[in-house]
Formats: sequence, structure tokens, C-alpha cells
Amino acid sequence: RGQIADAAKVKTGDIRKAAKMLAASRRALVMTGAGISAESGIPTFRDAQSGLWAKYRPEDLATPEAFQRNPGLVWRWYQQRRRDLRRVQPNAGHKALARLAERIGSYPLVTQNVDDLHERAGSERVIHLHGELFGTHCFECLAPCSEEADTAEEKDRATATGSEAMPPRCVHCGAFIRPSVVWFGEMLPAAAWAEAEAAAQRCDVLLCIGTSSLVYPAAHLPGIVLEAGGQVVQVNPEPTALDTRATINLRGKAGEILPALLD
Ligand code: BV8
Ligand code: ZN
Repeated sequence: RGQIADAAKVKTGDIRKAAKMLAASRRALVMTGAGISAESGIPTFRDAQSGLWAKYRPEDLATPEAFQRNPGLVWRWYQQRRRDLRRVQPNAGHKALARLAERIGSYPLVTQNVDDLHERAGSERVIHLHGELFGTHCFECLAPCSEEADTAEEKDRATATGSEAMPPRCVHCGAFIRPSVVWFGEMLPAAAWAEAEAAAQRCDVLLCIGTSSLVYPAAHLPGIVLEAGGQVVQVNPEPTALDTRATINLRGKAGEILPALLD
């Protein structure tokens, strides 16, 4: 009941209008934020951090300064998020986006998320603006870290010394290994940003899902689409900074609205 009620809560006219726009699009672009992974059980940054991390704000942990000040604490936060991610599955929203490509042809999927749920749901052209949780590289010499971030020895060290686990050291220069995500204050990967910006300049419909549209430069993308004459369909259960400019606002959860767009 709840599921049908929620999708029905959104005016069916809007869903039909959005579905028609997507079906008629020749160069669609999809952009996602943490909200699309919420129904898989991955907390968004907006949700209060749970458990161990309740006393930290992500903006205070996801920075190079935080890592330099307390590498163990930041490393353990990412290790916890990797463990959590291994335990969850893509949800109906991720799967609907993979099916959308079969329906309207392949399209670029720009995500702010560092999880791999779009890939695991079958989406092909995923552009990670903020890096990927399972990647690791050296904080100093940037050499990619060859072994899996949490190797067996790493796991032993974590369990042996409880909460004292420190990041592994770079085999080349001895500095700490860090997660390959973009922290606040860091530049986005140039190629990913260039690809996302070009796709926004040429797309005719942007489907923008589960983002509070507060983090830049990712939050510039819908404006680039609108300035270039494209249209924006937003999917979010809450109001966001994008509401006033979106062509259509579908007020609901990704896991319910996205499958309804394919009906
Ligand atoms: C840079 C990886 C430039 C790490 C992340 C002052 C004003 C403006 C900008 C700035 C400023 N001060 C600093 C800046 C720049 C800063 C920024 O924008 N800060 C913000 C906080 C104001 N940006 C940066 O630092 C970027 N780099 O600008 O460099 C530069 C220039 C010169 C020299 C050097 C550098 C880098 C930003 C990248 C940060 N890394 N992630 C990690 O994951 O650990 S950002 C991280 O937070 C996420 O990737 C996401 O993008 C962002 C927001 O998190 P959430 O809010 O949780 O997610 P989201 O926004 O997607 O919101 C959740 C939404 O889902 C909500 O709306 C909710 O309603 C909805 N939802 C919930 N459930 C559902 C749902 N939707 C659908 N279905 C549901 N079921
Ligand atoms: Zn190194």
C-alpha cells in the first residue's frame, strides 16, 4: 500500500509528462546524489551520521586536513563505509536507470556518489564526479595502491588494535594511503568534470535524482542544462535548491518514482 500510495501521491500527470519527455529525448543525461542510494540502506550526508560517526560532520571528516590531522579516524570511517557498501544491494531506482538505457538508448549517468551501486545495477556510462570508495592511492606521491585497501593483514591490524587501525603505507614513498574520493576543497577529476559539463551543455533532458543540489561544482550542472535550453526533471521526496528552476518536480522516492517512469 505504502509504495503505491507514495508514487500515486505524485500527480500522475507529472509522471506521464516526465516519461514522455524522456521517451522523446535524443540526448538524455541523468545525474544522481546520495538520495538514490538511501533505499539501499546507505545513509545520505544529510541524515545524521549513525553510531560511531554520530559526533562527526562529514564536512569535517571528508577533507585532506582531517586526514592529515587524524589519518586513523578518517581511514576507519572509509573502511566502515566500504564494509557497509559490501553488505547492500542496488535498489529499484538504480535498476530502473539501467533499464532506462534499454528504453531510450545509452546515456551518460553522472553521479556524486562514491558507491558502485549504479555499476552493480547494470548502468554502463557512469561518471563519478567525486571518485570511488573502493579506490585507494598514496596521499603524497599519488601512486595507486596496488593491494586491496583492507587486505587480510589490514583486517588483522584493525581487529588486533580495535579502533587504532591506521591507513596502510605507500610502498614507494612510505606516506599514508588514502581513499580515492574527492574531499571538500579538492579539485574534481578533470576528465570526469569535463565530460559531465559537455553532456550538460548538449543534453535535451536532465533527470536529476536524490541530490540536495548544495555541493559545487556538481550543483552547477542543472543550471548549465537550463541555460543551454534543456529541461530538468527532478526526483526528490524533499524540496531542494533546484525546485524553483526544475521543469518538473516529482516529489517522491527514487525507488518508487523511477520504475513508474518506465511503466
Ligand atoms: C571544489 C566524496 C574547487 C567524499 C563529496 C561555499 C559556497 C559554495 C561552495 C563552497 C563553499 N565553500 C566551499 C565550497 C566548495 C565545496 C562545496 O560545494 N561545499 C558545500 C558544502 C557548500 N565544494 C568542494 O569543495 C568541491 N571542490 O570546489 O574544489 C577548488 C577550487 C580551487 C582550488 C581547489 C579546489 C569538492 C566537493 C566534493 C566533496 N566530496 N563526496 C565522500 O563521499 O566521503 S560530496 C558529498 O556530499 C556527496 O558526494 C554529495 O555530493 C554531497 C552531498 O551529500 P548529501 O547531501 O547526502 O547528498 P545529496 O546532496 O545528494 O542530498 C541527499 C538528497 O537525497 C536530499 O535532497 C534528500 O532529500 C534526497 N533523498 C533522500 N532519500 C531519497 C532522496 N532522493 C530520492 N529518493 C530517496 N529515497
Ligand atoms: Zn607514495
